[in-house]
Amino acid sequence: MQDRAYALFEEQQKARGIDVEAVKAKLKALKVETPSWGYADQGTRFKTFQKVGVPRNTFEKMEDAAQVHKYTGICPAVAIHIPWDKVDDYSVLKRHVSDLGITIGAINPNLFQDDDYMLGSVTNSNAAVRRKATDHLLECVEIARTVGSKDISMWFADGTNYPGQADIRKRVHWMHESLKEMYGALDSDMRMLIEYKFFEPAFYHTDLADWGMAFNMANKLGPQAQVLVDTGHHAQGTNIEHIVAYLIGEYKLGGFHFNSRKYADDDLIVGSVNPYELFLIFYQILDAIADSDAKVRQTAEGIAYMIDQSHNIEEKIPAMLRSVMNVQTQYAKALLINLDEVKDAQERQDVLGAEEAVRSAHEMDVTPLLYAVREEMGVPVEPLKAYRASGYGEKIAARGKGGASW
Ligand code: RM4
Ligand code: MN
Ligand code: MN
Repeated sequence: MQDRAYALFEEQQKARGIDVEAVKAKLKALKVETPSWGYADQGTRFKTFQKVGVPRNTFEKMEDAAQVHKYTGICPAVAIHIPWDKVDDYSVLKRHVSDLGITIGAINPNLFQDDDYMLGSVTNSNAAVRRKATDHLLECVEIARTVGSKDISMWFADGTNYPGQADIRKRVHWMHESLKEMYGALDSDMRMLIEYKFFEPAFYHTDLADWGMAFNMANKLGPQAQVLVDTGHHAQGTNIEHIVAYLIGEYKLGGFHFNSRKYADDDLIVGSVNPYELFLIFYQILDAIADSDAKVRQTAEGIAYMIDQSHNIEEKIPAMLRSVMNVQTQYAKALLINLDEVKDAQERQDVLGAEEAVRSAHEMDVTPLLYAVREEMGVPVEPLKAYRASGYGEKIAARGKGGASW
């Protein structure tokens, strides 16, 4: 049955001018980083529900993350947050993850939970607090070096709640000073990925509120600084794929934090609310990978795909598997866009023809393709089902309740 479905799929794609073998190779090369905090207990401002079996420390978070890689084959790296994932000896952590067959991905400095940061971290008017925040950034560069990580992913909660509360221009200047110092500490193959968010926890103004501010900061710092797009950090109706195309065109898109939003930074499972948006993001990236400008191609190929989600009510490992599969599915669909057909329609100024060439790929059933790819990769064709049947969920129940939060 599966073979027949695949044969039909192959025939159908051939007729559409798609090279299925090339599509399969690209699907096998896709890497999606999962976040250590996505395996921990998390909540909203109102409640954190404690779940049975949640990892009690960073080492156990890594064990759970290794399961996601085991069943999907595309999640070999795990992002960590410091100090949520602070350990005494990072080389011990490195050894632990390598024994599990995975690696440490992006390092995320946490500059929002210390009491000192209430009125800002690198933007605080108190120089001693700014110093402390900058030292934390430098410490994260050092951790990256120890664990062999190349990306430092930065999100700042910095902002104000009231008009007049602080000097907005001075704060940007202080942030730049601090990031400049950190930039100077990077190895030549390291990147600084700068995230933005339009509100929360500050509600009046956020120091890096949108892609333009993050872009400007990255430009001022240099080529090793790029922008990170968190899909949850935009106002309603924002055209994220436009931002993606623009930033790639400027060689400044470094990575993604995938999640879904409905109203705000909801951190729901990626692809659960608006899978078409994710598909259109991948369309822009794949279009850039086919660009004649080598720097555009390199930028698009260098994008780090990471998940940044908060699993409050759902089971953690299955939620992560679902998320990774949703990303894989939309990527697979985007790979079925016949880019030449789109370009031809653009040249003819055929508006509906161009839109049809993009949309028709999304309407394809990629299940036979994904089954074939997973089979060739030696992972279960249905990762979630296989995970559930493995008994790992029951095994970790022995950890009990009250695991790590974040
Ligand atoms: C922020 C942002 C950061 C994440 C924190 C926990 O909203 O998305 O990337 O590290 O949440
Ligand atoms: Mn994020
Ligand atoms: Mn967020």
